[in-house]
Formats: sequence, C-alpha cells, structure tokens
Amino acid sequence: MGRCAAVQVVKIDEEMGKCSGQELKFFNFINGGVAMAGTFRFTFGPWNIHEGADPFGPEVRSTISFNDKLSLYKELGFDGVQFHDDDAVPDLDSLSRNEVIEQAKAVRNTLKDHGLEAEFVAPRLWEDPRTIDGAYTANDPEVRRYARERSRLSLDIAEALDTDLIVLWLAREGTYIRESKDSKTATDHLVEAINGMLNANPDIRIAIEPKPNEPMDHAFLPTTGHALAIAALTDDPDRVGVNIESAHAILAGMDPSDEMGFALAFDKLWSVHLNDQNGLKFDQDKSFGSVDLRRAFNQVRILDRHDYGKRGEWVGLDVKAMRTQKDAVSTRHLSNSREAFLALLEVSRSLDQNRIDELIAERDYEALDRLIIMALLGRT
Ligand SMILES: [Mn+2]
Repeated sequence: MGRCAAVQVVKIDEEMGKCSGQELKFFNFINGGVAMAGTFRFTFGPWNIHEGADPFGPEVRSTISFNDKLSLYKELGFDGVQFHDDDAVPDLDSLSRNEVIEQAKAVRNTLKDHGLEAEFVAPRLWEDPRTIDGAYTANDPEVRRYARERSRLSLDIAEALDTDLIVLWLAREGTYIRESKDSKTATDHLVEAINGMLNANPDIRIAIEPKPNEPMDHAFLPTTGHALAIAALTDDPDRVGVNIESAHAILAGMDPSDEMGFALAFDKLWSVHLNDQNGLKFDQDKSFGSVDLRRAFNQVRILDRHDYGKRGEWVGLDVKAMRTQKDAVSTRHLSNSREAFLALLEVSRSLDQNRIDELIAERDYEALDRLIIMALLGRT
C-alpha cells in the first residue's frame, strides 16, 4: 500500500509511450475527463504462462524460465508480479530461513532490473505430499505445524520482496467426505494459522482467496462472506481481507461484481483475480470477458466506481492460455484480458450516468437493460 495517486500519474505517462492508438485515445479521455479517476496497474503470476498440460495430457509448449517470463511483463502491459512462495524461492523447504531470505532479496533485485514490483506472496500448501489431506486443517498435528512454519517463510519472502500482502488460497482446506473433518474444529485451526502469521509480522496483511470446491469436494471458506467472517475471529481483523477471483465466485453461484462490492463496503478488497468461467465445471481461468462480457463489465464498473486501485491495489489477472495456443502466441490471453478490462472501463466511463439515474428513478429497467446492451455493442 501507500503508493500515492501522483505516482500513478507518472506511471501512466510512462505507459503512454508504448500504447496503441486506441489506448492513447483512452488515456487522453481519462486524463482530460473524469478527474484522473482510477488509473489501473496490472499484475499476474508467472504460472499464467505455462506449458499447457492438463489432467488428460502432457505439456504441449516449451518451458519459459522465470527470468524470461519477467522480461515479458512490460511488453504485455503489466507492472506487477504475483508470487507463490516457491515461484520466488524454489525448493524452499530444503533451505534455511536465511537462505530463503537471501534468495528472495535476489529476486527483488531482478524485479527492480525489470522495473517490476511484487504484489503478493501466497504460500503453496497444496503440492507437498504432507498436505494431501489439508495443511492448516489437516488432522495430523505435524502437518499443521509444517503448514504454519512454511507460511511464516512466506512472510519473510514477502518482506524481502517489498510487499506486505499475503494471499491464502486454501486449496486443500476442506473435505472429500463430510465425516473426515469437523468443520467447527477446522475453522478453529484456520484462525490459529492466520493468527500465527498476524502475530509473526505486525505489518503483514492477509487476503483470503475464497473458492467453493476443487480440488476438494467442499472447501471451508467458499465465499467472500466466509472470508470476512473468519477475519472477525482473528487477533487483528483489520489485517485480514480478500482476494476475489471471478471464476471462484461464479463456481459458488455468486456474481463476482457483487462479491467485490461486498468486500469494498468493508474496505477489504485487497486484490482481484479477474478471469472468466463457463458454467459450473472445473475452474477454467478463461480470459477476462471471454464468456460473459456483461459480467466482466460489471466487475470493471464496481472497481472503478469505488476507487479500487487508488490505495495501491493492483488489477490481477489469473488466466490460463488455451492448450491449443502455439508457443509464439501463448501469452495473448494476458494482453487480451488487460485490453478487455480497459475497453470495458472505457464503456463504463462513457455511460450517461444522468440518464441511468433517470431510468432508475422511473423504474424503467427494460430501458436500462437496453442502454447497457447497446453500450456493450458499441451502439450508443
Ligand atoms: Mn481459478
């Protein structure tokens, strides 16, 4: 946090040098228009550029090294990097705490060389064999202890990378069968784990990323409401918020923009994972807006209307390239998602709010519906 609006203005001037004509038109529009409202900075995690393996087939693209990925960020229009703990420090379980910190500091220098910043660090607690049946909520106390220790290393990595944000995607904190864990006890264990992090570092903030299922049948913190409610049970509720992923909200049967609005009302929306999802199936991480343009529009609109980004929050994309993409075009999902966000932002800001207010006052929602559809079709 703490990145002021003035810095963002400078950023946007830097950005303009490498913009398309259409984007320049957009920047001119906002610079001359709505009082410098919301200039957004974009981020993604290195896992968004990947080899294309899925549960039914092997890798189909060559591996791009972490450093080579970093050199792609700027040209794709991104200024920030999201990290799993082991994206920053591979094999951290086999290293001493000092070694972990040293390696993370080296990554921070590499980021600086690329003109990039770290947005957050997320402890990856779902791949180690010990965490097969959960990490913080495992029935085995030794596993829970491992999870808490690894999480504390994430705090060290975050500090070394110059970010105060930890994201918790609680992948295996749930059940395959109801009787295998007690949900009251599991909630207590989650609070205990979060308290361990809050008390280990007084500056760190924790953003829980809710998801209702996958890999588990049922997850213990499926929605934004659950995440904000558990914050209230912790030792420092002010330092526990959310990272809302569009697809996860859709999988929970929620509208992502409503989830975001709810978190914004609590001042707890500290990160987003924008993407899209085509109905109730496996988590797809499709490009932003690729399934439901109006749903994407409403996410952009709620973020922009309530000054998301003004206090340093990043617009995070969590999108997966289709397996069919060839190597040379395997990053298009990222630039396309960012472009969709900016185009939808332009649509949102071009709307005649007075006319919308009139239609709301008249309760003529058919006319409002048409106004939005025509705006999305570019027929205003
Ligand atoms: Mn996802």
